[in-house]
Amino acid sequence: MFCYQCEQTAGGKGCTRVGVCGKDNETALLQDLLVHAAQGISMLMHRAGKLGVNDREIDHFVTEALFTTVTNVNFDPIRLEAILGQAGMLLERAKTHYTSAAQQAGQSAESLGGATDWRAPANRAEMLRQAEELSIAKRLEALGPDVTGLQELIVYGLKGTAAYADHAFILGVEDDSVYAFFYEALDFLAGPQATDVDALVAMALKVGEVNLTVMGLLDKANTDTYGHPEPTTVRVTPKKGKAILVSGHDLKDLAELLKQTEGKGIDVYTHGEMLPCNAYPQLKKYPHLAGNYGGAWQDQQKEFDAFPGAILMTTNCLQRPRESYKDRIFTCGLVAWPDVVHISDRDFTPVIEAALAQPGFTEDAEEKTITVGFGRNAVMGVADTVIDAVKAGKIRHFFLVGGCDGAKPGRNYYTEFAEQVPDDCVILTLACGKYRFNKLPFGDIGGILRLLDVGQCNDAYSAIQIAVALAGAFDCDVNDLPLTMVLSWYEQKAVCILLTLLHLGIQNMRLGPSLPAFIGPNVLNVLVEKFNIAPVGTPQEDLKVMLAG
Ligand code: FSO
Ligand code: SF4
Repeated sequence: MFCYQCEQTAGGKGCTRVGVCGKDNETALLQDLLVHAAQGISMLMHRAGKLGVNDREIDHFVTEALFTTVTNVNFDPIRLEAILGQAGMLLERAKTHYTSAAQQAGQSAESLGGATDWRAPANRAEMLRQAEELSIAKRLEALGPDVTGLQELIVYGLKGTAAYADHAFILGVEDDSVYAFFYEALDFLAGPQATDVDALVAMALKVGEVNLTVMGLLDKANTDTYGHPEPTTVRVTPKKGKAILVSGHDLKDLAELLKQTEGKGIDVYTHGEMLPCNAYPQLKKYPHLAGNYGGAWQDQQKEFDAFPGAILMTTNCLQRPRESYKDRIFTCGLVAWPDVVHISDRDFTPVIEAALAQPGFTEDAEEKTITVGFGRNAVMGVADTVIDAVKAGKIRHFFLVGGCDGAKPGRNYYTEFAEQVPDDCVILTLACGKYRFNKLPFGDIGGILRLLDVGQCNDAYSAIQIAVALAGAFDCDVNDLPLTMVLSWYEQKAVCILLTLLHLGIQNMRLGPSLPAFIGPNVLNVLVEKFNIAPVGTPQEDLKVMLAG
């Protein structure tokens, strides 16, 4: 295996024997093969689509295939084998789509070769042998770090975008153009331009553009279904009683679980990126949505161990479950771990039964709360007050301190940074990186909280809308606002968001805790020259520069 798609990659270079995330060699290889199969399907569907062919099952399959290979989603080789079997079947169907559509149009179908020639092998040994041939390490040798890294940047961006597209589709919101783009981009990577740095950079920015569309679709899906998040005080300490903890990002899974646990005497707590769910009207209406428990994903082994109830993992970021809670953690959606019970149809009876069999919290902890729910609607609602405060010099600067959390000690930067932000500045935050500082007291500026939690990572869409509205109010470009973005990254959803920000031409971003291993040296130079992107330094020095600008 060779995998360098996330921030915790071994030695900052690449995982080669086993993933730091817990992904084993076979699982990594099967995931590589699945991306290859998705590419074959895409090459055919890109052409078939131009000839008017539509196939929703294939659209959803490719989207989910990409999401399945995101870090900390699917660790189960048996499930991956089954998905690869389905990929083989759908690749044949895509081939038929293309050849018959070409025939009908009086054209002869191109003989494409490459990934379109792939056939799903009948056994795992053969799958692994095929996957070895596709190793990124081999491509690095042949094409060098810049071209290979750019190709992978596109693939990782697509994986992140696919995750958001999948969430939106689950709530019934989708767009043909998004699936068509997945096919176009994966086809592009098989074509002659995929070794041209300029063409690769342009395609990467296009991934960012399409990701903005997809985050908009997801914003619509979430807010149409569950209402606009509203500022909400959330309890972050447990209450006496039986309990279920829900982690990941999927709002529908939580909504269904809340329905199924109504009147059962079970409190439901959010974990990690589910925290913002407490602010959606159609979710917070359930009195047994009791609050949030714990922090970001990388603390889960300790926190799940201590949680006296059942745990449901709806999406990434899953870590290797400890034996102490392996029989009371459940996965659903695309998440999977060998020997952990997977719920496939949103019938959460096994989760409820496991919660009832556990002791639950035996007493109320001292009540502590935080405030969340500052999505675009809530912030725009007080835009006049915010704008007046800026004009009156009461708010000097905004910082968007957001992104993923992770295990590296260097991530203390974000805590220290937030702590050192001067009192006349406001921090907007989103995604799981917020747990580095979201329980600290920040106070307010004339009634405007100094820490505004915009939501999950995909709510970067909301943050972008807020920035654009502020720029409109001040009649300037987003880059001219008193706003600096200080980002933390971990996995591929952060990659697609970063590409969106680059597509929008946002400059002067700080990125940490370390730069992606897949960004080659010359590509990094392009990013620095064109976007003035820089790695995080020390909070003191960075703040000095940001506030001077
Ligand atoms: Fe975090 Fe994990 Fe939400 Fe990611 S929980 S790291 S960017 O999955 O998606 O922020
Ligand atoms: Fe390594 Fe990250 Fe890949 Fe896991 S996802 S194998 S930690 S680079």
